[in-house]
Amino acid sequence: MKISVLGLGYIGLPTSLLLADSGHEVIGVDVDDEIVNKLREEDLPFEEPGMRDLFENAKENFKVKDSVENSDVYLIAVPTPLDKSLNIPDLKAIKSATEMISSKISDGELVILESTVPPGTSENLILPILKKNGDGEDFLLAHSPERAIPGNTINEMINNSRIIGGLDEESSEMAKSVYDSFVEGEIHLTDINTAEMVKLMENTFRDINIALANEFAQIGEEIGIDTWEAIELANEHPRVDILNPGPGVGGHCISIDPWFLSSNSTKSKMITLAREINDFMPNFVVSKARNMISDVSDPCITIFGVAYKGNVDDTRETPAKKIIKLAENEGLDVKCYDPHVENFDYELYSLKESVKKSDCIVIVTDHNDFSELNPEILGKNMRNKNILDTRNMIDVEDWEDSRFNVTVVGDGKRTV
Ligand code: SAJ
Repeated sequence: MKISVLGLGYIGLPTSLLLADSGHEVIGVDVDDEIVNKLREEDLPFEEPGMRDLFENAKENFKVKDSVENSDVYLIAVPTPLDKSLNIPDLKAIKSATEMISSKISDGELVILESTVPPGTSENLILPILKKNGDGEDFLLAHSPERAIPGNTINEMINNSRIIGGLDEESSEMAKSVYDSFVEGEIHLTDINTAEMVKLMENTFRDINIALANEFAQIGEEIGIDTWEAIELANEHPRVDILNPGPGVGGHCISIDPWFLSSNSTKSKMITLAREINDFMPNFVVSKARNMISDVSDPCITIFGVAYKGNVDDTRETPAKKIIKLAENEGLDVKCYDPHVENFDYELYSLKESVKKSDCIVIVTDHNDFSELNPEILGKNMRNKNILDTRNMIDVEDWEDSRFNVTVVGDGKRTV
């Protein structure tokens, strides 16, 4: 089949490559010239395990173009950001991608929407645009939300189960035949509105679970217990699975998708409360860091990790940004270090430079590298030896042996 993929980001690019690798003729389209130019030079715009090998295998069937071509299938994988001033989704990119497709599409051709959208978007926004401009009436339309986790995208795209919600049976079946070419997990068919809802429910469930863990962490500190140990013990129960507390929830999905559900509903309470709890965690982290260095004049802290989560180079919605801004507003000097990230809104330093004359390290991201740091060597360059671990990932005894004052978010036995 000839397949046009609109949007070559974290989902569109690996999906294009998997489709091309399985023999389809894939045309990748993106409005971002930097992405297009990089790919034309066979340079990948972001890191993801296995993507380089996949690219090498797929490149013969994968062409990057400036505009959509007549195809059997049009797959939309453009971003659906949140308008933060209103907390409602911004569907501009979906609209313009659909408009591009509508000038090409004919009867019997299929549009697949992979981007996450509020329930009803496929039927109420996409379908009318296709019908208005398209050459015919009998298009096929399906929503198949991406569910792969950044950091393990390719593996999950192949092995996870997949939800496909078609406008009608023919749409579902044709979309299934597309994914059958590389998906090894089970493929579940449903209607289009249910598919949209399923995706949002999954990410909202995770956000609420993390909010609960973050609330437990704060209560644990109040009553003086180690919440990490308590969560581990609670999770021994066969029907309990509490996630980990941390510095807040980042990334383009979990910190955003719950708003897609709550923004057009009058019934959402828990969803917005969980968002509030998770969004407050950076404030909690900064107040703890502040307490650790309350007697220092001209304090300087070092942020370890600006990616939104461990072992990725993605900084979208990272809690690090809010932590840095809040800390700077409180008069702290802030330096950042991240071994995975190349470009960030704030200057990134080398490991050595980042801790020079610093008064406190704040581990924000759970990169594996941070559990292997050498406290003895790092401490030599610091002005004061403090470390605040928001991810419970360092060996506390090891750091204390090197005369660090250690605090772990959620550990009420080591609180400040
Ligand atoms: N986090 C915690 N505690 C935890 C787990 C995560 O604080 O126990 C934080 C992370 O550090 C990060 C944020 O939550 O800042 C989100 O990370 P994540 O690993 O939970 O999820 P994402 O955003 O990388 O990917 C999610 C996944 N959704 C679910 O697991 C239900 C993925 O499968 C989706 O495809 C992806 O959202 C998406 O694109 O929607």
